[in-house]
Amino acid sequence: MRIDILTLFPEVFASHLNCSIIKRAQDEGLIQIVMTDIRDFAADSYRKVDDKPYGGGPGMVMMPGPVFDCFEHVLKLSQEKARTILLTPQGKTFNQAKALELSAEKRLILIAGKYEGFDERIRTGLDTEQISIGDYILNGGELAAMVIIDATVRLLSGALGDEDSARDDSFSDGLLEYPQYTRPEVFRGMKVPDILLSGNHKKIAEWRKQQSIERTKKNRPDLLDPEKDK
Ligand code: 6GU
Repeated sequence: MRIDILTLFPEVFASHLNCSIIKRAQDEGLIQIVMTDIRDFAADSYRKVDDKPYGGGPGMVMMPGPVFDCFEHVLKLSQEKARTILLTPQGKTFNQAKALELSAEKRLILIAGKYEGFDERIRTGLDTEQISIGDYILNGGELAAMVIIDATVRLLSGALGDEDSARDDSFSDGLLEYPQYTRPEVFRGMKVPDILLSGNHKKIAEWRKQQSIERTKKNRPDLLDPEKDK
């Protein structure tokens, strides 16, 4: 998978993309991440990419010119057809199902903006899908882009060491993950449940499923609501 990121702050991606699973996925050629600085496509010598909103009001708005020019440049960097995502709090909320969907793509283009918003023509004039990562406002789309990359790349087969570990994650079956334990068997008086030491794999699987259901009911009853995706 090729991932192009259009951003005003390429440097904020470095530390995350250069560690752990994402790093290994790049080193092994499973993914290729290419950063392009929107500011390089500013029309003036001040490298201006934002301006005051028409009609007045607070804050600055990202100008369409640099984003369109940057996008058109990036499109030509590869022959591969791309799915383009505009990161915005006004988009559809990202979730595990969307991560799974994106993990099947050959190429993603992520557009991360700063400032108070995008000129509306960026939304309407480019063929993009708008995605948000939750109901709160971030200062820019960079963290959201990283969240999407992280959640998507770990689903690519070969990205995780153990193929089962993505399948067992919270949300992969619409439930939260069951409680996990490792050594020691007793820690500060707190004991590992006997069932996990029993060696009875069928009973263990049933216990885990039950725990997942109970935990989901308690912490995230919304996930069990049959109307939730409507
Ligand atoms: Cl994608 N961008 C910004 N600026 N804030 C957000 C977001 C995106 N998703 C949630 N909050």
